[in-house]
Amino acid sequence: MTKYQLLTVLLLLFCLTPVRAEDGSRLWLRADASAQAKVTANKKSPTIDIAIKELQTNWHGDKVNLVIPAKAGIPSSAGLTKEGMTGEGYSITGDAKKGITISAFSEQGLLYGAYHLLRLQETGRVEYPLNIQESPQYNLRILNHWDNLDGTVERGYAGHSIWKWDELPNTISPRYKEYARANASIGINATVLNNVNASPKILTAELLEKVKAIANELRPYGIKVYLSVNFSSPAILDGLKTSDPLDKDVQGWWKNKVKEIYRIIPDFGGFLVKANSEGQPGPQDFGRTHADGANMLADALKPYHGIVMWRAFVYSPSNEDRAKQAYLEFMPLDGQFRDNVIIQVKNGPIDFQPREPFSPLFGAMKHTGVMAEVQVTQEYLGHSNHLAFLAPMWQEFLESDTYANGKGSFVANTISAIAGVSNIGDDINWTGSHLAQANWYAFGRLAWNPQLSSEQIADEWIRQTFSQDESFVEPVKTMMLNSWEAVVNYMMPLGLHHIFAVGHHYGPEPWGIIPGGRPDWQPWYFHNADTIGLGFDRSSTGSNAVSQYFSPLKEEFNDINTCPPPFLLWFHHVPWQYKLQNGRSLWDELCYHYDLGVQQVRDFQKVWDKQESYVDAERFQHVQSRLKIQARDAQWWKDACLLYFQEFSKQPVPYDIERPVNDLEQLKQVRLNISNYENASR
Ligand code: GCV
Repeated sequence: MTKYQLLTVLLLLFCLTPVRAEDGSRLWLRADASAQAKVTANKKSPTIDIAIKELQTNWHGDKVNLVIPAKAGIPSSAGLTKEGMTGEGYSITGDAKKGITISAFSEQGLLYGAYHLLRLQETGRVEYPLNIQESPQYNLRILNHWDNLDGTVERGYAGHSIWKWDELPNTISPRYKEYARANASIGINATVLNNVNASPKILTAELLEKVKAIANELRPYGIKVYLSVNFSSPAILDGLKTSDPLDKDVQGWWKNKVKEIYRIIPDFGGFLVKANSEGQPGPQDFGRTHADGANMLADALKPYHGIVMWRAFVYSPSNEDRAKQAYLEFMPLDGQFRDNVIIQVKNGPIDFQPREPFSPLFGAMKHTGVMAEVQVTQEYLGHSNHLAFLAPMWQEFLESDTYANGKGSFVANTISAIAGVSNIGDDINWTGSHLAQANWYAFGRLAWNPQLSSEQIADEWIRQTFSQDESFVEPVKTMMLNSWEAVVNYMMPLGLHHIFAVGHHYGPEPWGIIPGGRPDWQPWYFHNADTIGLGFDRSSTGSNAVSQYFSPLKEEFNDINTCPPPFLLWFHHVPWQYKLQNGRSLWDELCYHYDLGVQQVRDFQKVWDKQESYVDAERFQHVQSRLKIQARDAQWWKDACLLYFQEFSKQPVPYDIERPVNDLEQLKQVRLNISNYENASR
């Protein structure tokens, strides 16, 4: 073979290789940077420079003009109306011939407009003439990192923290910019860098210099930095006798600390606080209320326009149903918080379970700002091993009708901001598994516009991340859209909750007992299996948690016959032989759900295996191996739960579904060594 022939063969082989190997580090931002668009702007700034560069290198059209209109005369041609448009909104108008104009009232708006235009291109959705107006529903769209200063991440399943505290401020990881870019591309505009179980050390001068270095990297992308703080910082860091929020010295300490922070980081966002929750210190240690604590911090932050995000995730070892406690503690304080305090409420009343009804605090706190907290990291949804696309879950939550002001009072309209507990780590693919990137993406998109459908979000993400080929997009989209429900089916269907293995929250342990542990950390507290039936009675004859909801929802939840099946065992202790509307007994229905979950995952495997020719080998195999783990785990969950609950129901598993393949006694011996929960509580 001549040299020439050899070269031709090699070239041919190269061209035939279907897709390039990929490690996933480029996320959904895969435009090839080969464009040469002409981009102009009527202002200059670091943020606008980013927008210009993104478009110059990635926009395959001709001209784009970026405009921030002078406040006085907004040119109507810019397509901007002030009405309904926040500072971060934008408009995109024009066509291929005349060129495109992106207008916004702020630099950040221009950047979001640029990313939107590129998203349209990368999803094949550019339709001329363009006439788009977008504004975010919430002004605060924030990621919460549960990252510790030692580099570990509580409930993190994607390696260590991306924040390299040991190297900062001298060494700046290129990942900080990449992180900022990814967030800006989906409209996330804020981040809390450290764990809510906060080390007081984050407020030391040394750490604040490091925070400043990160803030400098994120700022041009329109991302503000916030910190979680430990309520006892005054006493721990500077030896004050107390951290009582009504103590003058303590108030002075926080004022000085806040002043110091703003001197270092002038656009600092504010504090996130977990107080009097799971062992964290708080105002109640000094006989004060959550309002006293939050207001003291709010007063210190007020002159700088900073805010306090005060978490409502509280429960104490009492006889009261854990699901009721946040409402009981916070409702009496409604109206007592400063206007720069916002109460951060988890989507459900317990703790990010596979499925929960919405927390009754949504809509109920009428005189206090409330924000939602959802969990992007899959603490209770198979970590980064299981595919669980979470847009449908968040959509169910945001679309829930609270009836707070009559019919149509949806959760999405009762909140003024939204936070997502991050699933990001220093793994090369950012989120531990490729498909989990979609949850980061979905969080940003829904935080911008909670009306977006899960279907659209999945579609956008798949097209940008993998392929635009319909033969790939359609089946993978269907698989993703069904995946959360599948996990619910094989883990905790019909409203079951918190029957996880103690500590790591990965596998099943409905039989689990923490010797000497609090009742509400034991699985039996939640499932209440006995010879009569299964489930937690939260009806008016039980804990009466239903009473915390507005009518007619409370009546609907209260009646076993009208309670929606997905929440049946959440609100009721249901007899094994109770007939559901589909005619099946509770026991049979439970079996069918567990079995369906397993079958769904087996189907996901089949769907994915067919996609080999559309995906690079590296990502294809990675996803394939994760689905294999998920299929095994689904079987484990099904067998463990059905065999255990069968000891109470004494009923046979319906004969037309797959038989268990494990023995209960063997499953009880399974011990996992998952290291990511050292700091975690139950
Ligand atoms: C950060 C759950 C998790 C904890 C977490 C806590 C919280 O209990 O298991 O790891 O702590 O929620 O949200 O504060």
